[in-house]
Amino acid sequence: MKQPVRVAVTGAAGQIGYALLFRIASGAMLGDDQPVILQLLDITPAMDALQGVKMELDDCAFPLLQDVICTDDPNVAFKDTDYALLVGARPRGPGMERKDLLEANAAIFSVQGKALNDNASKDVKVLVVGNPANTNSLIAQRNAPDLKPRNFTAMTRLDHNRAMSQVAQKLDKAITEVTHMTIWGNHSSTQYPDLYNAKVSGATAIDNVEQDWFENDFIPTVQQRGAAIIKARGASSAASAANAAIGHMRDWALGSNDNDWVSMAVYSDGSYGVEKGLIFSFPCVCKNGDWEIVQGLELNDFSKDKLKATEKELAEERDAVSHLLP
Ligand code: NAX
Repeated sequence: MKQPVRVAVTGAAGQIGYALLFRIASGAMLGDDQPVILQLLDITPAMDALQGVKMELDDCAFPLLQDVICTDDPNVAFKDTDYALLVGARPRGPGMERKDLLEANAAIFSVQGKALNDNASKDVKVLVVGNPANTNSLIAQRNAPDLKPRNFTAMTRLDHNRAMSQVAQKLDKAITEVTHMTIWGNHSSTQYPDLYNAKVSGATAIDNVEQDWFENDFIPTVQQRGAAIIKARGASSAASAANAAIGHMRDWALGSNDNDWVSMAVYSDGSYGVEKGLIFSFPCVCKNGDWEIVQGLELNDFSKDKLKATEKELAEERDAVSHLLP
């Protein structure tokens, strides 16, 4: 049996946490031969609820689950952690402006970045799910000078999966026929789901759909899918978000599928002209526990404009909190 690895999850008493923890404990994220220790963080008022989740985890008798630690202290949650899924975030309250939201989260993710820096494994893999995810990831990364910037990522895998599903349904194809999907940029309504580089049954996706559907139906549907779920369900995406987090971490740890790629918001190295240091979603291939941005994709003027718009938004988000960054 392998040595257990430590997996920290923040916001663990929340609805995504509830859909996520049981799958991590079952082996869906790191493999069915990898024992795990869960280190769960939430805020003090949520400790009773978190204990309830722990009781249910105990009651599953998962063979791979070696221990469950519940805490309201990030230094405890991130102690020696190998994986950190930062799900908890401050939601937008009544009357809160976008800038207030960015600042409230900057406070949370500065503390968590420092706690990761001081306590986590030097190779910790960090996935930020809590919104605004890309900028929260950037704030955590900037507060963790002793960790590698490339180990901080944010989640656009849910957008990626949503885009795949929209194309499969439009063309009445199995989901497995849709490959090479890319979400570029921010996990927000400026994200750009790209069908020029995506494939359906091996053929270029854009050649199989009408331009009007692509621009006026597909793109806004993917961008606004989160809002549509809230409208229909009366609550935001939880099981699909947890599923995307599992997929992101599993591929990063164990490798993405051959002859395909996945969308991950990662530390920009300047690829495709995107400003260095932003946490920007790119097409990525994962192997040997690492990711690399797929190079050499063609971007036409339409795509270039979309990339610029989402890059501009990310630079503005960063600038709005720059006074709080070290
Ligand atoms: P919930 O409100 O159900 O749960 C959030 C949990 O985080 C709560 O238990 C809360 O007490 C905890 N929390 C708040 N501040 C904390 C802190 N400083 N430290 C530790 N825990 C803290 O929200 P849920 O539906 O689970 O969503 C969590 C986050 O995911 C939200 O920010 C949401 O916007 C974001 N999402 C991101 C998605 C993505 O694709 N990147 C999609 C789904 C989701 O909307």
